[in-house]
Amino acid sequence: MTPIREGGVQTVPTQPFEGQRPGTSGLRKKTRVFMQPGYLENFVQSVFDAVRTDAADGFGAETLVVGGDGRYYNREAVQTIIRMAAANGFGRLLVGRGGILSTPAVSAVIRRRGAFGGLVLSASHNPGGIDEDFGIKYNTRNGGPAPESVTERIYAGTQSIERYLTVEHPDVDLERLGSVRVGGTEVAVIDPLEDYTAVMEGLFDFERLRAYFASGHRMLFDAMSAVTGPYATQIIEGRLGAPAGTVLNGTPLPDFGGHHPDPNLVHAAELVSRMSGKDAPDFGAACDGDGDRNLILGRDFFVSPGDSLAVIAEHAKDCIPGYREGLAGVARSMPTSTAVDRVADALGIKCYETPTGWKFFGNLLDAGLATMCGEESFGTGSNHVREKDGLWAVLCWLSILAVTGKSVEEVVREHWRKFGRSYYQRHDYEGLDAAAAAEMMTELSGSLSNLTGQPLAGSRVERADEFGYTDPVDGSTTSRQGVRIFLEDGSRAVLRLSGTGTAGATLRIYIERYRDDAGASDIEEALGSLKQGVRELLRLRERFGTDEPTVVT
Ligand code: G16
Repeated sequence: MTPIREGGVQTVPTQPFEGQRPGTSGLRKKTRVFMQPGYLENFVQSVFDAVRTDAADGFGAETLVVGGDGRYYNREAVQTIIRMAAANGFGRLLVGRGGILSTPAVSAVIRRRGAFGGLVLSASHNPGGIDEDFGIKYNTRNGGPAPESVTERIYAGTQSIERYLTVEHPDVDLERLGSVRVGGTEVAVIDPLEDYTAVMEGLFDFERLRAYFASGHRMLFDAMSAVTGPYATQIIEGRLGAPAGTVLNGTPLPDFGGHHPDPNLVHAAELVSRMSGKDAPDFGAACDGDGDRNLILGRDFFVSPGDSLAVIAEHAKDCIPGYREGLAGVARSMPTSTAVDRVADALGIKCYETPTGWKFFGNLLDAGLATMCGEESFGTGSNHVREKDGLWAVLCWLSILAVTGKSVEEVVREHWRKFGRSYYQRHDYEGLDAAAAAEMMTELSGSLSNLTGQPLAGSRVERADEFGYTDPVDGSTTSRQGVRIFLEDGSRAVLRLSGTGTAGATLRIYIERYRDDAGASDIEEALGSLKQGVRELLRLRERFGTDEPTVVT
């Protein structure tokens, strides 16, 4: 099939690929899947077709932001998008230098520069490389991930697509700041750090944070050879004066140095070991591939994401200038621990419970109902952008440490003394047979009404349901967002299949038990019976040959 050329624009005939439905956060697949001729092009064209009617002057008066986390295939994908965006008639493209923009930075650029939307190239915390993962996500004018109404339109487009548009044009030099023209489109290569750093400066007291480091406090920030390296080096070492060497693995690499850029206790093992022992620094942190997740550590101390959100919400007003007016409300995804709910109660504000996926926070933030939100998957953020933001969370913690003068562990223990503690774990079972996992979930959903009153983990099931959500702002509904099992003793288990994997299925089991014991219990003791009870309920060993999770966070 030969392309048709008209006014410099080529119309290239194509056919649909199966499976281009965006998941929890965009389309994620093996890199080689994306490298098939036409695969990326079909998806990008379907995005443009889905949103064209929302644009002024058929895109001619609109700006599109493009950038990614630097993983393998990032640069090639950026060049493809530049040609396609020009062919589709965008007035202007803003591209991060080197094709680099962290996910929160894309959001910041869209919002500060009044762009129409953005394409983010990332598979987040999944490994990178030709045999690993790649991904693409569309963000809308508010800077946030496209809501389901838009992603479903995109998906419908991918199923019936017959052509995509491109122009013939040599690659744009992504290293050189400034503008060039591609067809009728201005392509501006921008500093990927500028907008984001300005947003951080507007929220945090950089002088106070400089004083923290000047007085001898030490931290380690692990960028995991991913996108936050340049951001952290500029802000933490550059602006805040932390000594050189504070940022580890600060150069983004296409394969993330062969590691999973996933900031948890398993994959950030080097940081975890350097944060142990009496000579360890005061504060440790890490971010993921595209810079939206965070891990917070004290000396020999791990802060769970649910506790981190609760602690930041508790201290925001007193410790961070950007929130000195207080919080309008908070929000958390349904499987996230209920620690922040208790802070919201104490502050007299509302806590919203949403399905998993940052896109569900967008309306709450836009409408001013929530100021901060967070998820158990190491994501925390606020209304400063419409993505979760790893480095922002790190600066929140630095502010809390600087203002309170306490250690990470002291801050968390004080929180537990005041509010009690949600003992919480997530158990992931990766690489399961997808059909068997789907069948298990169907069986479970069908048997929920029989569960009520059954003994489980030394207690009884009080109720069990499938979580559904009605957006309080636009009334849109989402159903089947995970099974919830509540026990009479106040603990709960949540079960759902991940929407971000690229091979097989990943089962996530989230278990939580609240105790008002100042955090004195051993977590294994607190959660042991619940963990075992859920494994037996699901008959994991029988179905999958093992009931041991691959990752526990
Ligand atoms: C994405 C979403 C998050 C979600 C996470 C895990 O994060 O943005 O909202 O919590 O995936 O989703 P799942 O449990 O379906 O795998 P990221 O950092 O991967 O973009």
